[in-house]
This record gives sequence, C-alpha cells and structure tokens, in this order.
Amino acid sequence: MAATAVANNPEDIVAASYVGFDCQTGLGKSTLVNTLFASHLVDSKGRTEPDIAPRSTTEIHANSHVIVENGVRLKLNIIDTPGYGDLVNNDQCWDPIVKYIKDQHSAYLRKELTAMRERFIPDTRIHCCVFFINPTGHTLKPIDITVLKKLSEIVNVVPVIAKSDSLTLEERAAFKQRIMAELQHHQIRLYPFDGDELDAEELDLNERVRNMLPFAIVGSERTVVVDGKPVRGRKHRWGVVNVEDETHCEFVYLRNFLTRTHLQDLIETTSQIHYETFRSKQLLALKESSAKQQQQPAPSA
Ligand SMILES: Nc1nc2c(ncn2[C@@H]2O[C@H](COP(=O)(O)OP(=O)(O)OP(=O)(O)O)[C@@H](O)[C@H]2O)c(=O)[nH]1
Ligand SMILES: [Mg+2]
Repeated sequence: MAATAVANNPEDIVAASYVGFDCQTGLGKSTLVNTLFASHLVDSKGRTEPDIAPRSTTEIHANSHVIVENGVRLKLNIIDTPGYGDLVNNDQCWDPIVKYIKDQHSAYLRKELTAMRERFIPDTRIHCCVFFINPTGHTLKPIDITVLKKLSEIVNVVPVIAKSDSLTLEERAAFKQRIMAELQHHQIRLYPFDGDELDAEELDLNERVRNMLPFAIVGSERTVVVDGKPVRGRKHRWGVVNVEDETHCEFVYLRNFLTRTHLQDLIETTSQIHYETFRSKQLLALKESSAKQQQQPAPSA
C-alpha cells in the first residue's frame, strides 16, 4: 500500500484510472475531476479556470494528467460520465458504466492472451469507481443500492456525499451513518478490503477510511484567495468553503486516499480480485463453449 507504487510501464510512471458515477445529473462529477487535477498539476491540457460555465456531460470522457505525489510521477486517468439517472426510465442506467469497466477488462485479457511476448500491456482497467450520492440527508434511493451492488462486484467502489456544503455537520454525520447501515443491510462490499497480507498499520489505515466513508466532499472550479493564498473554493454569501480545508469538507482525505495511501492497493486489488474474477469467468465460458462444440456430432457429408 502507501506511496511506494511501482511503475509497470515503459514511461516509468505509475498509472491509475478512476471513474466517477452517479444515478442523476449535476452532482458535481465534472467539477471534482477539475478540482482533483487543479491541486497539483504538472502538465495540463485541462481547464485551470472556467472560461465557460460547466456543461452537462454528454458522453463518457477520459481526462488524463501527470501529477507528482511523494516524488512518484503518477498518471491519473479520470473518466467522467454523464449523469444517467435523469432518463425517463432509470432501468439499466448502470449499463454504460458496467460495459465500460468490463470492456477494459476484456481488452486487457485479449492482449494478455495474444501478446504473451510483449513485456508491457497497456492497462486501461478501472482501479476505483467514485460513486456520488445526492446530499438529501435522508436515505439512498433504491436505484443507488442496485447500482452500488452491480458496481461493487466488478470494481473497487468508494462512495462520496456530493455537494456536502449543503449539509450541516450534524446532518452530515447522521447521513453517513444511515448510508453505511443501509449498505451493510444490503451486503454491499465496499473497498477497502482487509486481506491476510496486510500488516497492523495497513489494517488500521483501512479501518480509519471505513469510519470516514462516504467522504463528504465539495468541489470547485474556481480559485478563491484565503489568507493570501489561492485555493479552490466556493464563495457563499456567508463565507468561503475552502475545499482543501479539512474542517470544511473531506476532499483532502479523498485525494490522499486516491493518490497516496491506497493508490498501490487499488491497483493490486483490481488486478488480483476484480480482473481475476472476470478472467476466470471468461476462460471458463470459453472452455465450456469449446467443449460443447466438440460434443456436437460432425456434420454428415
Ligand atoms: N454547492 C456545490 N455545488 C457544486 C459542487 N460541485 C459542483 N457544484 C455545482 O453543481 C453544478 C453541476 O456540476 P457538474 O460538475 O457539471 O455536475 P456533473 O455531475 O458533472 O453533471 P452532469 O455531467 O450533468 O451529470 C455546477 O454549477 C457546479 O458548480 C459542490 O461541491 N457544492
Ligand atoms: Mg459532468
């Protein structure tokens, strides 16, 4: 775990791919992508300041930047998705994202099977899905439960309370408790997992993350000046929410989690658990279909 992520590609750079998803539009997915990248950008082709008002995302779109964390060059790929849940029929709103995640597994498996001699296989597998929850303060919607169940079976899932500046601290704490109780009730297995190979320090770190989930986040595309320093923030009539201030929201914890403390483990868990499950199912299906073909009588001449 921790920041000693090992590069496994020719560019000598660690690569991690994350996707943001929710069951409705406008919860701040695109804003969070920009907030994450704005904090320590090394090379940026993205927006550092909004020149146009954020627009509703219409298609799955990959954003990619290199950041430096603890001296490790990290290529972050963040996949932004449209809010699918406002469609008249919410049924199957998870289809595009589930397909996207499986397609990446499929592409990796194909390359693994065909390009055995290549030392490096380009890896576009998704290491974490950040799931945005509407800050209603009430409960999760049934569609959230359905989607979380589907996603947690194929990818590491980390839930966040979107736009948490709309909740008071008491509301936030009560909402978190309710969400976690619901997830437990529905037996939804969230990341991080406690494997046998983890030491006491790592188990303790996981426990601390679990106690904090879902991260209550705030995103912003604007820079505001706080104590003479430019920071990402949201200016309200009553004051400024500084997204980097841990007493205002938990954005910094989410960022540390994704880019430092759990980076390596997210990558390993994806490969060892989610991809392995996908891979063995695919190979079994392949074996069964070729066995069936062999059983079929040869066509008579
Ligand atoms: N109060 C508050 N507003 C936010 C926050 N994050 C984003 N917003 C605002 O919410 C609106 C929608 O943000 P987007 O980032 O476009 O939301 P989205 O989830 O990408 O929307 P779709 O692409 O349509 O699904 C914008 O006006 C943002 O400024 C937040 O943390 N707090
Ligand atoms: Mg968007």
